[in-house]
Amino acid sequence: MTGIKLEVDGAAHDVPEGASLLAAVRAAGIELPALCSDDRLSPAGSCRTCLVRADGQIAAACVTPAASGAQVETATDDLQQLRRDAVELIASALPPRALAGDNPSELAHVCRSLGIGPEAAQGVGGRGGDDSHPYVHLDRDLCIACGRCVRMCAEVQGTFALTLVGRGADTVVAPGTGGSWADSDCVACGGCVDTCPTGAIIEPGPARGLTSASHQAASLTRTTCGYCGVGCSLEVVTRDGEVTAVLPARDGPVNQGHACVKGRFAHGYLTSPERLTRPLLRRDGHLEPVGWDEALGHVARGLRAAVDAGGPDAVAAISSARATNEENYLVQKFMRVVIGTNNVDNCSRLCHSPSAAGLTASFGLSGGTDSLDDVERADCLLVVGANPVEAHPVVGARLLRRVLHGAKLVVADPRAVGLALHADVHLRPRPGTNVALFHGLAHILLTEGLTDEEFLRDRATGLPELTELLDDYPPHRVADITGVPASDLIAAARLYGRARRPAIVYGLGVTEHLHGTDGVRSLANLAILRGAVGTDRGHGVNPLRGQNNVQGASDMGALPDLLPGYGKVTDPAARSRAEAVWGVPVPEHPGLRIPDMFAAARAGDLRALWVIGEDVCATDPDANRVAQALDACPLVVCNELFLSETARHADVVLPVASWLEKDGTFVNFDRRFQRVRPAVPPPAEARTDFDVIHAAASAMGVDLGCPTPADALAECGRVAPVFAGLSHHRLDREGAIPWPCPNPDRPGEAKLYTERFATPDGRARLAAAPYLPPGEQPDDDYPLILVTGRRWAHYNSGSMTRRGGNLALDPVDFLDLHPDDAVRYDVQDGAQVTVESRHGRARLITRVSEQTAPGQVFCSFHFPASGVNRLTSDHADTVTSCPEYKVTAVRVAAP
Ligand SMILES: Nc1nc2c(c(=O)[nH]1)N[C@H]1C(S)=C(S)[C@@H](COP(=O)(O)OP(=O)(O)OC[C@H]3O[C@@H](n4cnc5c(=O)[nH]c(N)nc54)[C@H](O)[C@@H]3O)O[C@H]1N2
Ligand SMILES: Nc1nc2c(c(=O)[nH]1)N[C@H]1C(S)=C(S)[C@@H](COP(=O)(O)OP(=O)(O)OC[C@H]3O[C@@H](n4cnc5c(=O)[nH]c(N)nc54)[C@H](O)[C@@H]3O)O[C@H]1N2
Ligand SMILES: [Mo]
Repeated sequence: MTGIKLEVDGAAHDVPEGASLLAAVRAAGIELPALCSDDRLSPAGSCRTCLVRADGQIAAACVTPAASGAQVETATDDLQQLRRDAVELIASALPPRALAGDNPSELAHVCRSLGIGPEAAQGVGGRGGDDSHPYVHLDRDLCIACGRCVRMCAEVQGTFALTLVGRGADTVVAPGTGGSWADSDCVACGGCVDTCPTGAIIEPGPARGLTSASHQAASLTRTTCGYCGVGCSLEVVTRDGEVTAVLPARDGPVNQGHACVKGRFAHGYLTSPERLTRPLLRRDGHLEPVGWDEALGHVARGLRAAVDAGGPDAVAAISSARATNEENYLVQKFMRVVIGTNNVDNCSRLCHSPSAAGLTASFGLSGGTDSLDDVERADCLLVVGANPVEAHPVVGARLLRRVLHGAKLVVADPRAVGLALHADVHLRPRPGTNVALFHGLAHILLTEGLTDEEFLRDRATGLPELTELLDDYPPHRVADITGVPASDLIAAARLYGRARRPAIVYGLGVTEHLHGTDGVRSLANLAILRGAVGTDRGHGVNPLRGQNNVQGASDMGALPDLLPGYGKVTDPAARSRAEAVWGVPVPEHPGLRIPDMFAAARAGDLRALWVIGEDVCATDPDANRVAQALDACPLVVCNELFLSETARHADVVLPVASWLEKDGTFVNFDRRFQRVRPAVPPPAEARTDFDVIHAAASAMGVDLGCPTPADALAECGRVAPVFAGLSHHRLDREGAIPWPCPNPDRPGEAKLYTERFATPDGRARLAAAPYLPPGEQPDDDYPLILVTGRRWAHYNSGSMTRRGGNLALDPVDFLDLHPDDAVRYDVQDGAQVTVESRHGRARLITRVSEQTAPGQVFCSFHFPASGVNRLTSDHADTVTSCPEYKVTAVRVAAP
């Protein structure tokens, strides 16, 4: 990078091209007040507090570009006086509390450093406030109209919820909708709270006034968010063993000083009175508190009895994508070493198992192909069946920012939500018709000569078969199948086909289907046809993986057919690597997948099931049948934070620690390992899943080795060469490291396949799978198609987000219904309805909106009591058994 050389107060300095004078002055170690400036934002130059002299002229440093050869003065008496006057003038309009003794705000700090005393604040106040929102309170008297909150909301979050209103000295921030904060478009990312320099916008309660710039004095733990797979770096502020605030880390590699309503605010669950604090054991039909020894003794005896009665395969475990890598490693080791079965799976089965299978088949490895940083450089984004604005908000915000700066955007989603509202082309396929849609796009790439012939010749296979198949997918036929107009198909294919560096990002709208793996593979075809994967001519195919550690749970081998690092259990070489480390034979036939576990339990073949951090009775499909399976299984053990629907069906419930209470690592959606560190201890007798698995093994007379999480990751690296270069020690030093990372002295690979694909012949494989219809179609009895998915304020089963302020932000599971259907089925907005499918019924509150197309309805599954997963069917991806959560035929009835 070419730098700029200039002088600050007589000393020479280099700054990067494009830097401001403020950045140059700060790089020289000089602090200037800069009340309207935040390095996450574009400069405003409105507060005039960062005044310097550049080549003889007084200038606001934040808006003045650093120029080569400039002579910058900051320290002369007149400049100091000017800055002091500017700050004093701002402070004078505020009431005295703005500068009171221990006020942690940036303004109070600046005033103290300039020798401006509290008496400078002489405003009378009386402008009132807004405390309608659970997490964001506004004190208008402290607003200096610097606009940082407005810019944060627009530039970083992309929500545009805030504006400045009033004139002159009365200018103040307000929600753009004009009403209360609670009724505004605010999605509570916390950005405004974090940037506000005066405390006008604060998080109420003990976090009052804390921001990522002002918290330094407090006790801090750096960790990785335990909600979704984005992997935001967070700084947890604690006092007296309790979490006071969770702040975005300014240098977080993925979040870059941003966060969302979950990571930032949804930690109230930690101290919920409903938190489990003692083991529970079922006696005479009731769960009763017992000591750990008794609970673990019962588990050990029950597991042994199950093995005695039905052999090792009569036992199964569902491991948790919420838990750490080290815990997942230990769970699968427990099953393989202590029990002797491959019956272990994780919620990737319900989520992105088609990604793992599809991407492996197309490219060779199971993760996304490129890093988010690369994806962000794309000039055309194809976002398919993903709603990152709600489900991965920090990624959604980064992608939106890219689009607002000019990247083209094609969204394929039946619903008009999130990024679709900003798309150049919004394709709205009928749910379950993706394969036809992708073939339609591929057909146009081929017929319009928008493919990369050299790449197809040298680095791919399968073109003749695909070309032949694509004859059947001309735009008009694809339009018939998908409902997407042919002109939109052509426009989308041209945007993707003509872009210089296109990227594909996708979600569950691709995977959670009867033909989810075919969907992933036919989507990957587009990148292969364009040569936009493994090259510098594009940024690949990237699943927005869901849970904080779903990538890691699978990486660690919590899967019935794969060992840590994706060695197949059927492959003698992979088994012998594991056997060399574990010292026991590894069973060679694949174990049961989650749905097969339930079927085996109902058939009486599964005699013990250990469910670790998945609320299968709420979140697995066809929930009535899941409950039957648990009731039929002689021993059900459940590690949980709360008495979940599943825990209620268990024989033993073990209280465990959550992400803010434990040590280890997570792998985020773009394959980065990051550290997780305990900020607070688990409550009362709760223990980490790591300790619980160890203790259960001990109760069965086995020492699992690897006594600490750091040891477990090190051991995993010996079983799985792709992780051999990783260690806690290295992660502590370097932060985020992507896998593959076979070597401790080399960085991991953020972008895959730059030289060859990881398939046996090193080539990417085009797939020629025909479109097949979804498992359910609407008919006279069930005329509507139900799509299920996520809302921004809650997380999956809602066990954590329903226990805190997020409940006020989104109090129920709503059913979105098009206005035409509301008329046709005679339901009012806000009415309670019963929704019925062939499998069960749920009760929801209707919300009439044009977000869904006529004939389609949408709801979330965040409130187990509403019973949404009693509706969903047991249809599942034909390759991976991932449930078809996105297509269920339903009808609405009166309550
Ligand atoms: N707030 C919040 N964030 C979350 C979660 C949460 O529960 N709440 N859960 C986390 C988890 S586990 C996951 S896996 C991720 C999921 O993140 P996403 O995959 O983004 O989530 P969904 O809302 O389930 O589905 C995405 C979109 O697929 C669309 N869709 C449905 N059917 C089709 C189809 O046939 N074709 C196409 N093209 N699109 C379709 C839906 O309309 C929906 O907008 O989110 C993670 N983040
Ligand atoms: N209808 C419908 N259903 C769906 C989906 C859909 O789109 N539509 N999506 C599916 C998808 S993608 C997923 S990933 C699943 C998610 O489904 P689940 O995995 O069941 O959902 P979560 O609420 O994330 O977490 C499960 C439980 O783990 C507990 N927990 C949290 N942290 C820990 C921990 O560290 N250790 C232990 N032992 N427990 C912990 C929580 O209290 C919670 O009860 O839902 C699926 N269900
Ligand atoms: Mo998921």
